[in-house]
Amino acid sequence: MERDKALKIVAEQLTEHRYVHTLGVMETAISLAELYGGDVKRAETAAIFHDYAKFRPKKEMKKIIEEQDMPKKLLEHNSELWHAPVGAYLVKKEVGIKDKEVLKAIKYHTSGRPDMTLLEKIIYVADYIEPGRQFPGVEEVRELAKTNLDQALIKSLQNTITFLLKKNQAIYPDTIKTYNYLVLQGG
Ligand code: DGI
Ligand code: FE
Ligand code: FE
Ligand code: FE
Repeated sequence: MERDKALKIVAEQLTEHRYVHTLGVMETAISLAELYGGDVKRAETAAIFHDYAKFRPKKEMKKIIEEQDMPKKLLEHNSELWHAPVGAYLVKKEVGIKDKEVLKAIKYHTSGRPDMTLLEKIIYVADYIEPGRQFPGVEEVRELAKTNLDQALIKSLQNTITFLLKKNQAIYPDTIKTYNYLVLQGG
């Protein structure tokens, strides 16, 4: 899909702040795709739509998770995790995006998963380091992303897990599995 058309579609789903974040993820994902030999067009499309479902009512997301082929254990965890798989589902249904690679990058952008594709890693990392982000430790991940995408991914997962632990939040198993997979693989 043409960039301007995609941006117009997603703008209707997002707040101004989240739209600016989306533009940052798009630019960052394109740069990472160029740097690591990824598919630049797919990176652009996945980035534009990655937070498509971010502002859907919880009730609507819950119903979709219950009715579609999605892990039911998501419902036990923080609802912040829901917009990723629900987003992939809605982007296919409502926008007509059929590219499986793009849909998976949207689906796994919050938790990650073991053995992520290059495009999935690009979207995960771009979401974490886009210029609008100000998490503690984000600058270190930005530096790592210039030379080693896996190291950037490990560090952003580590930071996310540490942040959740400090807030006494549960960690979704896939987040831990992704982290373990990358570290055991030799990072
Ligand atoms: O949608 P964004 O804010 O751009 O970023 P995101 O989709 O990567 O993450 C959304 C939120 O999900 C973020 O506040 C951290 C949270 N999160 C990520 N992994 C986990 C998690 N929350 C819990 N409880 N468990 C996780 O494993
Ligand atoms: Fe998100
Ligand atoms: Fe993220
Ligand atoms: Fe995001």
